[in-house]
Amino acid sequence: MSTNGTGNNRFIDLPSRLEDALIKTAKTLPEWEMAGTFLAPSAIAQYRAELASVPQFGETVESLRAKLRTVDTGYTVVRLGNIAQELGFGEAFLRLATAILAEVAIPFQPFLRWPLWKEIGTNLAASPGMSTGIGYNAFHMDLVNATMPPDYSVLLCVRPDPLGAGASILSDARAATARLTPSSRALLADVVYRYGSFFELSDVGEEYRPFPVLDGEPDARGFIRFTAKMLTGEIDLTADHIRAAKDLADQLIAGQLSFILQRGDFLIVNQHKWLHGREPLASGQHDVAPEERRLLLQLFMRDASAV
Ligand SMILES: O=C(O)CCC(=O)C(=O)O
Ligand SMILES: [Fe+2]
Repeated sequence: MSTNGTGNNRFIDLPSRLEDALIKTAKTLPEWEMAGTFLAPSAIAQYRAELASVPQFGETVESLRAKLRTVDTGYTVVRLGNIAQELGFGEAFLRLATAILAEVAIPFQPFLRWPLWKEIGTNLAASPGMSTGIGYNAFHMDLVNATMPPDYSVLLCVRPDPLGAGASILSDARAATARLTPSSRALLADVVYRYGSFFELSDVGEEYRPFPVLDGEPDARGFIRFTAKMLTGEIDLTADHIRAAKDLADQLIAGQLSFILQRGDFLIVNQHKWLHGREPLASGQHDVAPEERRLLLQLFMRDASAV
């Protein structure tokens, strides 16, 4: 295993022998079964057994787990571009990606109306700041208004923006919070914030409305329950609560990292620690054929210890 040499070790490139073995194994992986909205324990066991014999796979998974579980790291990008080059993004590739992820936590499907891997395409008619829009997708956690948001959010890049923009942005929400004044932190602990709708969801607890941004829970369990999207449009908050939330939004930007996901990269974010978003896509999307525009697949995971 090696890193991409950009000064951090959050990008996981697989050795080519491991890639070759995974390509072979992917072609034999069976279809996965679900148990309710979770990947079935039998499917997890079956995938684990198939991957157990792949040389070097165990070390890669160990390193992946270590990067994601500790609260000071908490995100990673696994680079499966060479594997996608061989397999495309059909069933074999998705089974392999699901099998790798199942070693970290349990893939599940909180949105009852979407499949386990949910498409995030590029929709020129969507509101620019929303997930399928072409604008700036501000710092947020997914399912922010649920009492039990997914522990991990995964974004697999099928096609980057062919015009070269749409970088992913990430920020360490606990570090950002630590830079706030005590008075801003106190305001963010008030149960007054609201965002979004809540319907056709499963296994993410109840609707949380209003919610506190800071829940006072230990880092591994609690969330920085924040979305900068709640600061646009009509806001039903006191000026002080708005200011505290804007201070946090500013600190998230001050500490942000960004990189463009390449074809076959998947980004795994531990939502207890990191918030994510996306820079705007390049202008000129109207001139790009719809089937060539940026396309991601999203998947959510629950820590096995929480089930
Ligand atoms: O487009 C992206 O890179 C991020 C999308 C996202 O965060 C979301 O849909 O929740
Ligand atoms: Fe998101």
